[in-house]
Amino acid sequence: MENLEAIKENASTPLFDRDQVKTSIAHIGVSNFHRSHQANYMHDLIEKHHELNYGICGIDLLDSDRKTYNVLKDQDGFYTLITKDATSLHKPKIIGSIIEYFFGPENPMAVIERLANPDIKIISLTIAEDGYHLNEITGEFNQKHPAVAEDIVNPFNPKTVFGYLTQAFKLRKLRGLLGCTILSCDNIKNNGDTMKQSFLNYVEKNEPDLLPWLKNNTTFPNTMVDRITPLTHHKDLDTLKNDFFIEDQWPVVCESFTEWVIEDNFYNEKPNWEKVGVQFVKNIAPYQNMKLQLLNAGHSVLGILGTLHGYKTVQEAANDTDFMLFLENFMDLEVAPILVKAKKIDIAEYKTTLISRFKNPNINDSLSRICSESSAKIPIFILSTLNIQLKEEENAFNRIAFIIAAWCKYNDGIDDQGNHYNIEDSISNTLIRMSALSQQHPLKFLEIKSIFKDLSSNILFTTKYLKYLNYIRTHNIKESIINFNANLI
Ligand code: CS2
Repeated sequence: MENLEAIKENASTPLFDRDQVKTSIAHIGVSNFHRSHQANYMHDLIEKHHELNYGICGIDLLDSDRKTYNVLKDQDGFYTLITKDATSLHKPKIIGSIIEYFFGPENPMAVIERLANPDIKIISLTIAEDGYHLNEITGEFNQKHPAVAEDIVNPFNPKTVFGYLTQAFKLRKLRGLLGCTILSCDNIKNNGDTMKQSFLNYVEKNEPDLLPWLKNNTTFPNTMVDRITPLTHHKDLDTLKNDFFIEDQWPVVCESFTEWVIEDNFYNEKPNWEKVGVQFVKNIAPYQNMKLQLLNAGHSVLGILGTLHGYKTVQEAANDTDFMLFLENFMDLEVAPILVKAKKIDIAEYKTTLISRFKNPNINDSLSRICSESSAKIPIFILSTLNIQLKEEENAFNRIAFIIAAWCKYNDGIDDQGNHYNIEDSISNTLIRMSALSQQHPLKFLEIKSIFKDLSSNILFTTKYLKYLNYIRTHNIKESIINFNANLI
């Protein structure tokens, strides 16, 4: 990425001088999603509206992020964003909003110092569902998680975001500095409140003297973030090189749809994000629930059912009319009726757009990405709907029971074409074992308490679940879906 001049013809390159941009956002978790979403909003804000105060300092904390670290270091933080619609590939865009980059495993003290620097007004996060170390059903922070336990013993060489933030805020307090806004951008219900609860819980146990200061000097707005961002394929590197003469070691691919809604609860001044399409709202719940329970849940449904059939991408499953009928009925009959309505939201329109997004033939979003860490996702995306159904005695959860039964079978790791696939999940051993045991004792899978709590003793649910599990185990998934759709099961 050394020579932006040379690629000007084939890509849109930043129209601003990066030396003029100050860094006031530290972002932890420089994932593909961060790079297609927040970093792109910041790029537009700097470029189109000359807000030069809001450059990003990217920070990664995990050893597994070494690749991103090396690429961004080599490319001075620049990377290519490739936007793919159903019918067109946009001109590649070189994003220039990541001004600095720090890598925790290499120099944890440098990260702590950067986070403690008063220039940093916002610390934003994409640390994925499992990075919050929560039991999603009880909602409690898991102090016993091995990474958390390690940070408690070894506070100056932290591994988790909680360990890093604690040290950084201790320095801010000690130096008489101001606090800042902590902005979670993950697909977690009440992501800001959840982050707050986890972090304060961690601090209360491990640095109780910091707690009162922290409560007065931080805010945690809730957010809804949305842009489908698949994993980058080697093919994307080749296309860039062959068709656009751009050599980028790790570009980011995404759809053109993008949405960001943020609760207006900032500790200090905030960027004028509304200029680039961000919505600030008082109550995030209707936006967040709609997105998590329709889009993310829809992804998981296609992911689990599609993988069982042998499909590899979201678009393959979404273009199968039997799978899509099942999904649409799930959305219309089981999710939409229990979503809280809000004036500015049109659920039907959201759903229609969503279906065309899922069908985008160019995006190549792999089902393995969708299904990874399902043990953290399913409680947020799908069991949340079931819990409301059960609480409100609506009992429209036939499809949810079917999906959970299919997820049990999914953990056998073999599709209907006889091909094996990996279960990529931090609790894959438990999932695989309980799924195997459920061959003999069908309720076994539901006994994973960290996911299902006491669902295995809910007769209303288990009656349906057992019926579908038995059917799915003795028929292939396509036939099961067809017969389900036809009311034959
Ligand atoms: C996906 C999300 O991880 C998943 O299961 O549903 O990454 C999804 O693509 C994004 O939330 C879209 O905004």
